[in-house]
Amino acid sequence: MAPGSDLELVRHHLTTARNITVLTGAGISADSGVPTFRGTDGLWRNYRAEDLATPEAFARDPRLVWEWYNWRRELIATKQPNAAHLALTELERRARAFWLITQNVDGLHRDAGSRNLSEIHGNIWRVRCTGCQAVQDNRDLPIAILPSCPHCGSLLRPHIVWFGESLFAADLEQCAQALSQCDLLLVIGTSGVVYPAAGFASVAKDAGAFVAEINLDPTPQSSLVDVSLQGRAKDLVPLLLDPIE
Ligand code: BV8
Ligand code: ZN
Repeated sequence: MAPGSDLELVRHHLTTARNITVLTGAGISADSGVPTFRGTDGLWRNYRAEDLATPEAFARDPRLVWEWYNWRRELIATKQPNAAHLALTELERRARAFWLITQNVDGLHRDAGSRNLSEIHGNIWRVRCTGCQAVQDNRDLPIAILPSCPHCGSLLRPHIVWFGESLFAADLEQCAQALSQCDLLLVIGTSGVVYPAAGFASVAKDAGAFVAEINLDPTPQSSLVDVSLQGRAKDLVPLLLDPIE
């Protein structure tokens, strides 16, 4: 089908859907200048997330891991939500029922005003104590390398889900509900390789939802979804909301 009709088809589902769920990945923040994980600019200052975003790496060399996160915090602090983030906030306002699941830890959906939101891999602006487990916001730039807990003095870690760590139970609950109840799932800017998020499109599909993907390139989910729109999120997501002239 010509791209135009694919876009019309997704817009049609957007207007008729009773319950909309959206899943986003690093691609939606790429248009804000936040490097992705696996794209051409994907390597974070020649470190791979899989090597540093793990509990083993933090146990082995907490200083290196904190330096990497501090570098990302300082980079992300200079970035703003883009038109795709803002369009999803508008969609949340318009929809009868709406939930946004993001894999991104950059906090840009929250900055854009999204409220019905699960940050399933955590948030780079929050830290968690390795001792008393207290979680708190921390926007220090730079953050003290090897920051310690104000309550118990133990080492603080990023409040982020690392590879090999389970997602927070409350988030998994929320995702299961949002995926089983939606009649439309939009999958935006994710390479679909990191689980469990990579399995979410098929969960929604099995529950009877219409699933549309927005990505620069085809992904492992492309064969599974109903429509695959190829292009930049900042261009395509706002188009989904425009009233038809
Ligand atoms: C779990 C926080 C149960 C870090 C992240 C072996 C041992 C242990 C575990 C596993 C294993 N094998 C598999 C696993 C499970 C593992 C996993 O899936 N690994 C992968 C690598 C195979 N998953 C886990 O460990 C998860 N936990 O399963 O718990 C368990 C427990 C113990 C043992 C086993 C299982 C936890 C996963 C969470 C990891 N944390 N982030 C940090 O960020 O600091 S994941 C990290 O990757 C980011 O959150 C990121 O969002 C996420 C996914 O990447 P994407 O968002 O998709 O980004 P990517 O760069 O890949 O793609 C960007 C896409 O956008 C591309 O498609 C591109 O084309 C597109 N794009 C680019 N520009 C644009 C665009 N699209 C539109 N517009 C544009 N402008
Ligand atoms: Zn503590």
